[in-house]
Amino acid sequence: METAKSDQAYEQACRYMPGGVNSPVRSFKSVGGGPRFIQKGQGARIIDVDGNEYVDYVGSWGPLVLGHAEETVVAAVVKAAARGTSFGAPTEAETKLAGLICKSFDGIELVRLVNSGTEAVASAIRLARGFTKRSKIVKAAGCYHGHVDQLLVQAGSGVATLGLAGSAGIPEEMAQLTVVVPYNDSEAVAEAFRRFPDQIAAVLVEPVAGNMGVVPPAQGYLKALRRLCSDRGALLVLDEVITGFRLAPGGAQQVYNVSADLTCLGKIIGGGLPVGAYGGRREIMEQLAPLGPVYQAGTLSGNPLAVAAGLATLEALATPTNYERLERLSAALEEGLAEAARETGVPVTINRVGSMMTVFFTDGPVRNYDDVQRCDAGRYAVFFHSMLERGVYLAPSAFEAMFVSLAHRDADIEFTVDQARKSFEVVAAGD
Ligand code: KE4
Repeated sequence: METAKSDQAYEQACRYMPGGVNSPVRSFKSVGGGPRFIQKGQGARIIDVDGNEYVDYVGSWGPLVLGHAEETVVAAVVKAAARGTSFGAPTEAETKLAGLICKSFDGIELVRLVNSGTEAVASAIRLARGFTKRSKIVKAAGCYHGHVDQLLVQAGSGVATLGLAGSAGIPEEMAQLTVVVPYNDSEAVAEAFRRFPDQIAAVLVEPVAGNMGVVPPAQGYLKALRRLCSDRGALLVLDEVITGFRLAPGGAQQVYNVSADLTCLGKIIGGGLPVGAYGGRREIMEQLAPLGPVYQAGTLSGNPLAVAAGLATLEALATPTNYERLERLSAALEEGLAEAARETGVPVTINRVGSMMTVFFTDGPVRNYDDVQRCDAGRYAVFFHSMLERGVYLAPSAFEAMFVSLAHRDADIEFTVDQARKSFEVVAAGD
């Protein structure tokens, strides 16, 4: 596969940007080689600067549930841009998007729009501390909630991808405000409440982990966290930046029938443009300025272009048949990949929830971050490059998800499974 133009673009990018990228997980550091520079996307496909075409399962890390350059989204952004890109004043479109979010999540009576998932989580934590007047936050190892200072401890996504324990630049005093527990272990959370009585402001988890690879919640896990938080006066904060509107209109909370005190959203609600959001019941959200003492602000929060892309995405996604279609395509992909691995004798565990899944190179279950770290990231790297060479674009990290979109067709799934069978053979031959 020709990559001369990407290679040249990467060299140029490295002259001006650390690692040549604006987000670490985009670098191919953990899988080797240099990133492909993308010139365009259309539907389920992206095309790089050398003209190579790929079936895309990154989907900009989750936002593009409709696929690339979906015509109603593009038209909405163009129309909004023609009326002005930003006013720093309220617009009715923001009210429409906020209303759609509130109608979709039972636990959200009021919502604040921000510019990223990181900003949503950082703001939700501040609000939880302001509301409870407590300081500690419980997080799960392997979960990633954006580059929020005190949450970059045993985090997933790029932190795990690069093999970092956390991040430099975070004062010890701040890290001590975070209590890290294993994912899927509610007893460890109960123990945290025993160790720190009346000090825990919030328990924060991804309701379906997507940043250590996909790890579903164990039976009863989320309801146990709900009970613990209610009993101990802490807030349950569910980070649905990936799962919100992906798994269902009401996200993982609808799927698992649990209600958060605060919900963080992002990705899909911006349709590929910068939007994050956090919301909850009125008594909590009314602690936010300008009504209350918890401050949070943003020049471009609720930006007309991003809101237009988000609204067009959510409106196009809203029909129930879309979720049925995502489920059918994703189940076919999971079964095809599993069959291909079995045929080639390569032990894999595939974790899937809806249209997000991960192929782990291991022969055991993957239930938490310890299990993930026992998986063979080297084999993933071989698989990744073989799939890339064959025109299938996966996350350049063993600690991420594959995302299926409504733009994927049955033929794309069949093509992907065929390339996977050959790539599993490459993995097996490499041993
Ligand atoms: P952003 O600030 O990147 O918009 O959102 C942070 C975030 C918060 N919560 C969850 C559950 C997330 O998955 C994310 C961001 N996800 C990563 C990849 N899984 C974004 C990719 C990147 O860092 O470039």
